[in-house]
Amino acid sequence: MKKTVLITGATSGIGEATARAYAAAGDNIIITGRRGDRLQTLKAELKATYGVEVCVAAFDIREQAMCEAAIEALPEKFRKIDVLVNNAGLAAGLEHLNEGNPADWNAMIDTNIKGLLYISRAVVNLMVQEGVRGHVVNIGSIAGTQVYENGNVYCATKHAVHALSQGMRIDFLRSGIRVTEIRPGMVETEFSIVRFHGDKERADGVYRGLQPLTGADIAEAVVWATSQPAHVHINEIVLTPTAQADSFYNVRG
Ligand code: NDP
Ligand code: 8X3
Repeated sequence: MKKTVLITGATSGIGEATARAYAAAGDNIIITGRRGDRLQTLKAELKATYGVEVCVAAFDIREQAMCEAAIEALPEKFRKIDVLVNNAGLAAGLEHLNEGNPADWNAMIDTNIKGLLYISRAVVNLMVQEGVRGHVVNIGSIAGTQVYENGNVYCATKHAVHALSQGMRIDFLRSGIRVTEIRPGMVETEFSIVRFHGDKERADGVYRGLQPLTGADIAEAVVWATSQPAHVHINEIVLTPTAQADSFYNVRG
C-alpha cells in the first residue's frame, strides 16, 4: 500500500537517496532540509520520474518553532504520515575535546539530538491524532556504541540517538508505532566535507583505498525495515562496508 514518508535532511547523501528509494517504490514523500533550491529540484525530478506526490518543507531543524510550524502547515493529503525518517545530522570538526570548537558542538547537539527530538514529537503526535500506526526510523551510527579518538561530541550525539531509539521503542509501544535504528559505518556523502568544513581533499582521504557504502545502500535498508508485516518490528540494523569491521578496524588496498 502507498505510504506517506517524511524524510529529514533530504538535500544530500542518505536522505536524498532515501527520498529516491521511497519515490521509486511509489510512495508519497515530504522532503526537508535547509537548502530549499535542492529540495525543489528533487521534487520536480521525482514527480516527473515516478508520478508520486512530493511536499517540500525547507527549514532549520535546530529551531523548535520552525519544526512545529512546518508540521502544522502540512497540506491535508500529507498529514497521515506513515514513516518518519530522522536522518538530518552532521559531524563538525575532528579534534581532541579541549581543542574543539563550541560552535561545532552546538551545531551537532542541536541538530543530531534536539532537532531529532523536536521533529519526532511533532510527527508522532500527528500520527497519534490521525490514528496512524506509524514507523520512526532513526539514522544512528556505529559511533552510537563506540567512541574513537577525536570523535567525542559527534559520538556522544549518536550515543544519544541510540538511547532515544530504545526509549521511543518503549514509549510508543502502546500506540503501535515501530522504531528502527539504522546504524551505518562509512558512507560516502557530503558528511566528511561538512565535518572538515569544506576541505574536500581531506574528506576524500577518509574513503581512500576502500569501497565505502553509498546513500542508496542505506536507503535500501530503510525501505526494507519499513516494509515488513505489521507484527514484525526491526529494532536495529548495523551496516558497514565489507572493508570495515567497526569504528577501529578497516582494510585499505
Ligand atoms: P550529508 O551531509 O550528505 O547530509 C546531511 C543532511 O542533513 C543534509 O540534507 C542537510 O541538509 C541535513 N541537515 C544538516 N543540518 C541540518 C539542519 N540544521 N536543519 C535541517 N537539515 C539539516 O550527510 P549524510 O547523508 O552522510 O548524513 C545523514 C545522516 O547519516 C546523519 O545523521 C549522519 O550522522 C548519519 N551517518 C552518516 C554516516 C556517513 O559515514 N556518512 C555514517 C553514519 C551515520 P541542509 O544542509 O540542506 O540543511
Ligand atoms: C559516521 C561514521 O565513523 O565518522 O557516523 O563516526 S563515523
